Amino acid sequence: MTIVNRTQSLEKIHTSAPKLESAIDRSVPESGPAEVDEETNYFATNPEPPYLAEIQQQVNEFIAFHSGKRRIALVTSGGTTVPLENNTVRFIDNFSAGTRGATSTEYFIENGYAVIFLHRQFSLLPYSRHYSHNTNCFLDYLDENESGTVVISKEYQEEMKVVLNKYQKAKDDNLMLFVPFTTVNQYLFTLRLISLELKPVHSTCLFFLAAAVSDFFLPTSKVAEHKIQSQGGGGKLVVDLDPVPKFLKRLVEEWAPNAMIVSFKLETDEKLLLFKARQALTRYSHQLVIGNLLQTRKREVVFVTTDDAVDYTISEEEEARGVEIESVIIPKVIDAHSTWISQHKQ
Ligand code: 9Z3
Repeated sequence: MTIVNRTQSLEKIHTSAPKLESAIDRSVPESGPAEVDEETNYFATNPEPPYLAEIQQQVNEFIAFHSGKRRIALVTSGGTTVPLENNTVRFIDNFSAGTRGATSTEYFIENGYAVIFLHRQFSLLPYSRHYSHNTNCFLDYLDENESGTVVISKEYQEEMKVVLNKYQKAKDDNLMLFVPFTTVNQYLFTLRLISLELKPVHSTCLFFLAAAVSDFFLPTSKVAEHKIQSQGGGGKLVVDLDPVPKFLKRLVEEWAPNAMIVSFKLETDEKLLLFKARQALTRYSHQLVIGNLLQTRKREVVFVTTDDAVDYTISEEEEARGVEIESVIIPKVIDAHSTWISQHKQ
């Protein structure tokens, strides 16, 4: 069977470019009827990304390819943006380099999963993350040998071979589908689409929601068409954002009620973390919330379930040696997933 390189084809989608026909469709109602809940209203009043049908097809093929053979994980990764202008010069961003999602994806694949990687375009990707976005320029990995050929420098050869082999195996076995987003609107529409497409395999698939999703957004009807000028408004820019609807509730209750769902809770105040993680679990009634603090996220997380809160940590010294906390937590998540699957078998 020929395996199409889906990774590349989907990366051709430009989620960060404004649409050519940049005018906003003012016929879209500002808000729906009062009796419609805010999630339904959101999808009715904000525009669907134009490339969604293409994603739908790729996702369908990927699911059909793996269905019945292995478990599928939907991993979300990176931060969403909230554009302030339709022809976007300014936007509000959510912090996330994409390390958690990209690293976790590698461990899921190593443990037999196929992964739909819904990620912020240009954030870290599985495998290439080892060589992108760090202080080295990629040219620092290269050298010229005696015959004038450009090669990988000796000091990186061994490590790069290991990563390359894993990457090629994942690609050859068609184990990753990369789906990009930039804005929170693109994220929400694409998350809903993928969740619904996964329906036939919900009982064995895992949602691993590591993306940093904005809590606030600017409804389409309020987004300025062109670059906001500094002369108006007495030189001030006052931004009035609406709350993003509680999409996790929708996901758990309607889009994927039969799947295991793991969400992350990010805080910066240690005193709030457990409370907020427990609150999310109670509010949405899904299976697991992984709490982390921005400052220590690479060394400490807490798994919060209805009856437990378990810390997983690696030491600073382990981190310095290159140990990744995902190597500890992903096997635990997979164990929990196995238990969950066996308990939900009809
Ligand atoms: C996380 O908490 C992730 O672990 C991080 C990973 C974003 C901290 P990096 O990509 O960072 O490795 O640099 N993700 C979830 C963040 C989030 O927005 N959660 C929402 C919330 O806290 C719920 S979906 O309310």
